[in-house]
Amino acid sequence: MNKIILITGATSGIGKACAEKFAANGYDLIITGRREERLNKLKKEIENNNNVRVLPLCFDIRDKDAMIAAMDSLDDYWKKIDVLVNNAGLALGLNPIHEGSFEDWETMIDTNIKGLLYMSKLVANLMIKNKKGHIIHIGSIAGREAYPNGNVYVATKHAVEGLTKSMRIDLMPYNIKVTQIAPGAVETEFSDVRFKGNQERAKLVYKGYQPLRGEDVSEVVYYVTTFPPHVNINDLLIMPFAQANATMFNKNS
Ligand code: NDP
Ligand code: 8X3
Repeated sequence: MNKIILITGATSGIGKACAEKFAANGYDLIITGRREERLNKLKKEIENNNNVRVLPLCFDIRDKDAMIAAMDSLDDYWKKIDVLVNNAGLALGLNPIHEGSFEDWETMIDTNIKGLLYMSKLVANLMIKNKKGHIIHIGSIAGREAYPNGNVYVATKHAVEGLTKSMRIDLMPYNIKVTQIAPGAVETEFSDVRFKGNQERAKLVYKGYQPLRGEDVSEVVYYVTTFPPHVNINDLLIMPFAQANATMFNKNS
């Protein structure tokens, strides 16, 4: 029997790279996201290239009822989730606080914090029944430091940091590990989403240095799952070599 991983936000970027990495290592996958076509395409690609099964679940992570229905639809086999990667998330806008958009704030808070919480509760209960599990949060350098105009995104990632520490305490007695992977700049669809399709502005974020790729992050996500039961990687910060902290980049080096 293969191990099972559930990855939220597997239609793009870090989540998609994690799906490919874990499939290559023999995991069956539950992949989630809103873009159904992409989920189905990824299922086909992964099942063609690996001897694993892929179950796509299409829902908006902000929609608690849709998530509960999707998780209730899992049969006994798929309920034995070994690893949860809470990856789905986004930034919207990059404005000083007094110019921020209420709607963007709510979307970030609902996705990055509330979506992660809903999924964590549902999966933690399955893991408690299975008497083991590993929950991995994709945090950010923005969960460690603030940067200009980052405000609400920064706050959501600080919340992920706080939840990682808190959930680790709550779930330790149930044999469930909790880990945070906090990346610096990764070239994905993240900046296209943040700048709402303004691709020129998005490209500038990664200009003049080599950012991380989704694959770099998926390597460490897989790595933290490879330790024996007595070891947990609590927290791991992964940065592009050309990025020293949230704001300092060695561009055009
Ligand atoms: P992408 O935009 O490439 O991927 C984001 C993923 O999240 C997509 O699969 C998207 O799926 C999913 N998602 C977003 N909103 C929702 C929603 N409401 N419901 C369900 N799924 C949703 O960005 P990244 O891969 O870069 O981002 C992944 C995570 O990594 C995020 O949590 C981000 O904050 C974090 N991160 C990113 C960094 C970067 O520089 N790129 C650095 C540090 C952390 P779909 O649109 O199909 O719903
Ligand atoms: C995404 C990276 O630096 O834009 O979390 O916050 S950053």
